[in-house]
Amino acid sequence: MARPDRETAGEILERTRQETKKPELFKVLLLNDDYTTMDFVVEVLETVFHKQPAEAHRIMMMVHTQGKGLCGVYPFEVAETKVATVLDRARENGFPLRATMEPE
Ligand code: TYC
Repeated sequence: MARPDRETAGEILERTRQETKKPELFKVLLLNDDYTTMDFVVEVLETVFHKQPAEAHRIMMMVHTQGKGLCGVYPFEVAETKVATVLDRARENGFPLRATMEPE
């Protein structure tokens, strides 16, 4: 049996060290503005971020009063898709709602 990390004639026969990286996580944040309706933001939080109504309302009020609020934490590609979906929905409905992502 080859021992872990043993090298023979320059070849590594076996590795036991964990080499798969954990996916990097990103926060998705909603940003406040003066024009998007509260109802629309709550709907986005329920449909895009799968929040229950009370939690969606709480996050919306956090954004409204503090300027931004955390919607969820996701792997990079999921976070990117959530941001793009929010921006698409906002544009379709004529609202300037913005979302951003940042490393956790
Ligand atoms: N400030 C908006 C208003 O008074 C409501 C709002 C909340 C807008 C959250 C954007 O991400 C937002 N109608």
